[in-house]
Amino acid sequence: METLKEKYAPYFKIGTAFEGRDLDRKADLIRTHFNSMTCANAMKYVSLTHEPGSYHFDRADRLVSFAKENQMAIHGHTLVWHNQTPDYIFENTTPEQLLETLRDHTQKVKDHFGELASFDAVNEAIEDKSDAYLRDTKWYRILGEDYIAKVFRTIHEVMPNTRLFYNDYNECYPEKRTKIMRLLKGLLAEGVPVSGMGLQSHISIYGPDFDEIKRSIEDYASLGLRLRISELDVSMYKDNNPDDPQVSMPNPELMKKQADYYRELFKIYRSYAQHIDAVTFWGVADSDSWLNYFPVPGRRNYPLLFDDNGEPKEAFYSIMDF
Ligand code: 9MR
Repeated sequence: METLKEKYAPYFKIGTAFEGRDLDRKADLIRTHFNSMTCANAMKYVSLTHEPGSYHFDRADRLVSFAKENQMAIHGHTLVWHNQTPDYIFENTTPEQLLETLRDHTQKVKDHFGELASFDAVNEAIEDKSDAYLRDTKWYRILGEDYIAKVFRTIHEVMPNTRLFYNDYNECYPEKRTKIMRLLKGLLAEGVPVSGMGLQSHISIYGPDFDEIKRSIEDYASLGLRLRISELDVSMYKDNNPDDPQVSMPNPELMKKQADYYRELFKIYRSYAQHIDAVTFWGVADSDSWLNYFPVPGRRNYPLLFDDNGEPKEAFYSIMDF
């Protein structure tokens, strides 16, 4: 059987985000189909250090070694974010000291993992609510309005050969897209070293519309940035509404709807392949998706290409057979 990474080799890399438990259960599947990896959690700031002066690399090392043994590209995730970041770095600090802390952290990451080809430098900095532009975070409060430019510059000084990405979700919806475009245009106009946009693409069988997806890719690519589809999954619930009742399987109609959605999506990705470095799924098999815990813990979701047993779903065949 042809594998995903073979099928898409002429277009872009096919990635997956995983954890140790995915390796315990699905190592063969990962090895077979994917040629790019992102640590789902293990490279996040708080996963590497949760108290001053102490760093723990073991969890990420296991995943990185596996990726290297299997010739997978490694995409770093993530440096500046409002989540999964240790509180201690924000305590009793001046702006200058916080930038030094970030510089030191970035240096440790580089010394340990080497200079990766690409990294999510800043994650999810745009506010979702209509009445605000930037998200209110500790980074913002301490470093000020132009903190994103500052942190990109600091990270770039340490990792000059790494392609630095801005990464966000709901990136296709016009209102948020406009704000992300404003941010990226501003950064580029000031010569800030941002070289890519990560379209997380946590989407669903109900949308967004394909026209919005095309327009987003065109908008971000028009800035001259490299693109990654960075966290793809196609949920069974509209807008991940927590009030929607549990979808139960087998459900051939929903599986078909998902397969059709994935096919259209990959048609689009293929048609813009010259801009796209990788399409990365946020997970390996349905059984271990983060969407089984969010927004309703325990409500099953089936957003990926492989079922609980690691068998290919209709969605898998739909992107392989055209
Ligand atoms: O998949 C990750 C999940 O295991 C964590 O609990 C969660 C905590 O914030 O982060 C998840 O990954 C997120 C990613 O780092 C950034 N974009 C949204 C992803 C899904 O929440």
